[in-house]
Amino acid sequence: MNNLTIIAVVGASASGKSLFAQTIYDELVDELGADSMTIIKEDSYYRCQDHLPFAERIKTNYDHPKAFEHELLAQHLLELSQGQPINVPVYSYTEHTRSDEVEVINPAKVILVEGILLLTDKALRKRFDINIFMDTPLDICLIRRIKRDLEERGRDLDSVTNQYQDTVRPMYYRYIEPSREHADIVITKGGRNRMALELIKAKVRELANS
Ligand code: UZR
Ligand code: MG
Repeated sequence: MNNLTIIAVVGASASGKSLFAQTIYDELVDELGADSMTIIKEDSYYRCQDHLPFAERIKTNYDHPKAFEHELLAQHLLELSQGQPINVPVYSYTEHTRSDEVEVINPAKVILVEGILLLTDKALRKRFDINIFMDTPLDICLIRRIKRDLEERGRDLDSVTNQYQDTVRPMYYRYIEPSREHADIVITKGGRNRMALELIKAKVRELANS
């Protein structure tokens, strides 16, 4: 499959990237078919830290580009564009390393890739056809992040607020916000922005049917 389109969805942690990509998928899947679209998360490419004891793993700066195995993601996107299935690693936020499982992802006409630092990597940028930046105010992101990390990622309030001040916020200003210059489209108001969803859905529909 060489006529596949890769769309990157980027923005601060808890800016609505996953919600935006998932909503597009959910609202189009019956019409276009499950084999026409797929979602890949940059989070799945956090580096394997099996070699480190747990006490060391929690010291990693997860908001720095080096925390990700971007070279593997770039390789996987290339393989998908060559029509090959890929084995996506499965990351555990509680163990802070990869699990033993992998998820097989098949090539599809439209690939949505979502994550915080995708646009900081030159090799990755070459693989993307459309770059979308979720420009959600950081205070809104922080509220969402506290809720999510407590409910879904097994954290307590202290660990979330400490991480926020130590890495999430400074790395946003150092790496994520500057990468906005590579965006083709900037989306305000978060992952529920209906006008933005309808416009991107129309584009995905056109690409999937081409
Ligand atoms: P999203 N993260 C962790 O907290 N622990 C891990 O083991 C791996 C990642 C967090 C990471 C980043 N940062 O802000 C966030 N910290 O996951 C990115 N601190 O994921 O885009 O889904 O919010
Ligand atoms: Mg997410």
